Amino acid sequence: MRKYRTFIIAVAYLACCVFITVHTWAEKIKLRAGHVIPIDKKLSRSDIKGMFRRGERLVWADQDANTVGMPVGGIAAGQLYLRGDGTLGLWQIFNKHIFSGYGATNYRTYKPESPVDSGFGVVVKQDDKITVRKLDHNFGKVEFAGEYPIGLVRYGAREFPIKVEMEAFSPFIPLNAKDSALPATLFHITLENTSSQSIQAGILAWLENPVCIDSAPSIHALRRTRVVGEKGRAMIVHTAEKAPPPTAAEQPRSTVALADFEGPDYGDWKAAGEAFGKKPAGGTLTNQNPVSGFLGKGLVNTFLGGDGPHGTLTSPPFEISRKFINFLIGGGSQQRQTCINLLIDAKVVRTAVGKDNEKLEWHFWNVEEFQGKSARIRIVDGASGGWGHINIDQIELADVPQQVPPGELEDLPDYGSMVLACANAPCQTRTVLDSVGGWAAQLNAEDDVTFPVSKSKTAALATQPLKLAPGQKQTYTFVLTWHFPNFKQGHEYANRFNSASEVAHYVLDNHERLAGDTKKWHQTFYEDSTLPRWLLFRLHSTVANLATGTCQWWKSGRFWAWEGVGCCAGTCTHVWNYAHAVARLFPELERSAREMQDFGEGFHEDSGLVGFRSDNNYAADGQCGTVLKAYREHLMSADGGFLKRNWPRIKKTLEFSIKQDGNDDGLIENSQHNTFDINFEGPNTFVGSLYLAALRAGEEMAKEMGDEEFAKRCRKIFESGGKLSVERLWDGEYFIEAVDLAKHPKFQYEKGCLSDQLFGQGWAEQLGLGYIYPAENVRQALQSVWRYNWAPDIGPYNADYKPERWFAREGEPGLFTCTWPKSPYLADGVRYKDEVWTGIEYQVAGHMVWEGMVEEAVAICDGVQKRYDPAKHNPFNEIECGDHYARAFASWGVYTALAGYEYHGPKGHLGFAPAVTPDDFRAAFTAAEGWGAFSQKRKGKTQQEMIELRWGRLTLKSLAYEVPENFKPAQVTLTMAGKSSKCDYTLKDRRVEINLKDALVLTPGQMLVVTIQR
Ligand SMILES: [Ca+2]
Ligand SMILES: [Ca+2]
Ligand SMILES: [Ca+2]
Repeated sequence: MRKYRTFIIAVAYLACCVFITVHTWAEKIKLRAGHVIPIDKKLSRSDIKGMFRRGERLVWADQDANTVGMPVGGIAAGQLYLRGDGTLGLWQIFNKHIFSGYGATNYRTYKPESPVDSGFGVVVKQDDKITVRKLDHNFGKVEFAGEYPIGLVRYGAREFPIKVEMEAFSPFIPLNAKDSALPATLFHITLENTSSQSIQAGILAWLENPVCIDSAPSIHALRRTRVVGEKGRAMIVHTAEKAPPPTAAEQPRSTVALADFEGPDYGDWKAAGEAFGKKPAGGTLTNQNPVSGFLGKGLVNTFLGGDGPHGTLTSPPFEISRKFINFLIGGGSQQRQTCINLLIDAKVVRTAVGKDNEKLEWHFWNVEEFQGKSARIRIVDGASGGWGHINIDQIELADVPQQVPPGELEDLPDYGSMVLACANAPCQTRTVLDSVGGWAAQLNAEDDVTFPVSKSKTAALATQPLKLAPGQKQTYTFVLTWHFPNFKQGHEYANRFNSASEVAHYVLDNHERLAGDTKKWHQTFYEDSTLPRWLLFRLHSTVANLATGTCQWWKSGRFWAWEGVGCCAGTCTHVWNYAHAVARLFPELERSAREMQDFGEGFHEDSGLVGFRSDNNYAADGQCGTVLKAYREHLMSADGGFLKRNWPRIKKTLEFSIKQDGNDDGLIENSQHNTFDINFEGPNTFVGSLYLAALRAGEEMAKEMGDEEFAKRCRKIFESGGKLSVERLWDGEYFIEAVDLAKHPKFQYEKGCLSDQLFGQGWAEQLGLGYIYPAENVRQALQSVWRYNWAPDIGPYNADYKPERWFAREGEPGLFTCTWPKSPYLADGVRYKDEVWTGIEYQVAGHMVWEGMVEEAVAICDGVQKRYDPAKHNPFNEIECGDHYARAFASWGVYTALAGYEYHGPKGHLGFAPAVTPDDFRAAFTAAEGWGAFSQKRKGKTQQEMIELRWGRLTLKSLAYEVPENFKPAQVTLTMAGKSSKCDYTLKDRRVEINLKDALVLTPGQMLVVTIQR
């Protein structure tokens, strides 16, 4: 519960005063000349008013929605995008996670690709003529209005008699992780006849068979596509199976060698750039690990002069005269950077990369479809970092593939099944396709076809055209499902389903409940809330990261994550320090990460070290954060089981940090590795505040466990640390780092203003642990972060100080990681200092809300929203090192702060103190076993609190609310199910606390009303 907080809401004149204060204050401070970030942010009254307006659902039309890629698959079931025009994109559901880059190039404007042919179209039958209009950007006017988890696209065209609305989503039900982790996407397509005549209309749906999508060029197998009717449903079922062995008649022709690289030079191959030199390598090059597996004495090896150089080596044109091209390959694994490509008409039709291994191994391309064509081979080295080279030898044309066997078909990562099902029975699809003609006639509607994996085929389903009277609507339900179980650690979903067909039937059998609960959540979170709609969009958009390659839910039940898609493994403790969304929405997933990783595989029993990537390495911030997360997971539990099971290890984890402190004075002063990928070398409040908050959490948990002695020890160290931090680190405006730069010249922030300097204090607010530093220092430090580090336009500052990576561009607002407003800029200072990370922005914004800096907090969120405008950047993909970066889950900390949410599941305690519009506030909340809507109304002498449960159950034993100043309650009444009773309460610092005599258990539809009267 925030204390002494002033309610500065969207009242323009008040806001004006705030910024005038800023202005006068600024005049007193002498700023460093190069600090070009304005103290006065020049936010106008109408800017602020606009940010706080409730507003409507956001809608982007046509090109403005070009970058949209909204994840619409289940949690940890891969990554499938709904694009701005309602078509599907990306399709990373085949157990391959593609890293978009470290950060130099991934903040770019692009439309997500779509490697799999699929779609929907409206079938219209008029005067016996059948036409199809595809649901894509060519329809006419197309609007994207999706709000995670529900995608929504509307289609209309003046000359077309049908208006279409399509919802696309995977079931998403907070606290029900399993039903939210289905490898499935539901589509509700509603047709509306907008003409003045009756029209016969239906839907055509199609889907390519993508099974073995990555392996196809290098395996001998068949794809099988069936169109079946099961349980009254029409289904396209895609699978793959073994190909029969070649028959005797197919005698292989002799092999043709294209290149063996045994000559004194490259012959008629053309080398460009530096990486290839003038002749083939004779084996291992200087400073290279031993190269093996090549034939003869020569090979292509681009480690010439190390990984640095780039270049290409291109063959003369040759005719593809056999079914396969075989070659030996080793070296780097970077797509498009360390690769060998097959070019036909200058287009790359096949590509292969190494496996970050110096040993060359056989690889082949199936090129049967290109036989007789002229082609070239180009070997590419466009990489400079680690494994920035490629090794190639012995390229040959053959009728028999040479290769290290990829394994049995059934074991390949992209082997499995995929289904597109319609809730309705099948109709005469072939008739529809033939009547439409053109592209539609090429689609496949046969009952059962098999074909080589090297070929692609798209199957279709049509619904029976139905008569729609003018103004009449008709909704069709489809579900797309997939089942690709061959992931190294397995998929949780594969414990429950054996095929995509089973998933499809489960989703349709439970359609009403799965879709109903998902919509109920959407309704509760977006529609029924009083918070600004755009802000709700922003804060919930990051939750989509759960349904991307970033997150995995293993067969063992363990939740595991990259930092961003495909990079930086191990549910990194210090990145996940920022993430609140998963813990509040699906606490069982975070509990599994604590129990199976932090206090499981990554825990060192002897020392209490929590390896920060489940390894042997120490991160000071991650270690402290683990204790805080453990406490949060306890608070989000229904009972004390989690704490009881894990307490011995939680305690040891904290004791490890206390050991780093060394003398129990509450300051950690040794070398502190942390999320900036460097070490801080002196006491600081970034790690320090996390340490103090962890001590407070430790104290609370120790008390609950009856370990009074440890509770006292934590308290003592905590109190000392808070006091010493102010004495040693307070510079009058904010907290600095006490470091000897002569001894540690690199990567420190010293007198700088670090945005994360109160990270632990923000955590303490989230967990109801109170102040760890004096409230006035906290507030002033947060003000300084706003004044010195938030730029309405990052351009001028970044023009002088180029960031290592760009996550914001000139003209866009953002909060810098660290600045030096009053002391010389440290060019060698903390790493990433000139960058803008959304995770830090949300962390800071959430904390600001708790401290009453609501406008500043909302302005920071508005900055993120402006950067991730879908005309420029996918609003569902906040990047850092890789796509869908986990730190962005911090947005949920802003959400809980806005509601002033406090919760202790095992104690049955729930409280609220809305930070905006406290006179009329409503928002969704989650608890350990249920969720619903909270609302508060103030009128005259009455303040009314309503808790309406909408899903699950909610056990309540105590409640807490905030009342206005000078509001002295005379009576508190509790009403449930028509029965009212007076109850006892306490009032302290505007906080009303109510203890219930008997625990209440709310079930869906039940409402608890608390009336506080003065
Ligand atoms: Ca050779
Ligand atoms: Ca290179
Ligand atoms: Ca110490």
